[in-house]
Amino acid sequence: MISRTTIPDRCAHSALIPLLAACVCFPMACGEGGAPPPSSGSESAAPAASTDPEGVVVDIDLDEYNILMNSVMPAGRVTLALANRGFEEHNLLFVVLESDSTVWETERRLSPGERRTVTLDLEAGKYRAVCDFSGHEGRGMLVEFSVEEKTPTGAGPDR
Ligand SMILES: [Cu+2]
Repeated sequence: MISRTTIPDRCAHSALIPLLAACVCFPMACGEGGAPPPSSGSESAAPAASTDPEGVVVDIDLDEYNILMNSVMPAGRVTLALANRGFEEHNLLFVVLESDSTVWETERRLSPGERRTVTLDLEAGKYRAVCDFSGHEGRGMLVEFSVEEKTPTGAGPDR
């Protein structure tokens, strides 16, 4: 008897499906360098429409449960562009780390989706930004940042 040599079936590779499903979508909108003038929206009294050439705009986003902001901001006059991107109300306090004293806080909570612009003066030092509404601080709405003196302008290589 002649035994037939059996040719094994071509082993089909089980489908190699690359996992392309991970669409990495960064929530940060890159490319928007300058903030649009916050003239629209429901603002309370904003009488500071005078000369403010050195106003630095600092974006601070609030959601559940994070405070998204730069870890360094310049000393002096800054304009905080607050935005509640969450679905709960949030507030914000700046606390000096060393003295544990609150130097600024929102006058009222921000509603979901609300934007608000606040101008204030900050001295150099270490601070903590906190949302202390409804236990949010314990859930993560707590971030430390530092305020640093601005380097003098005139970054040109030559005079
Ligand atoms: Cu909060």
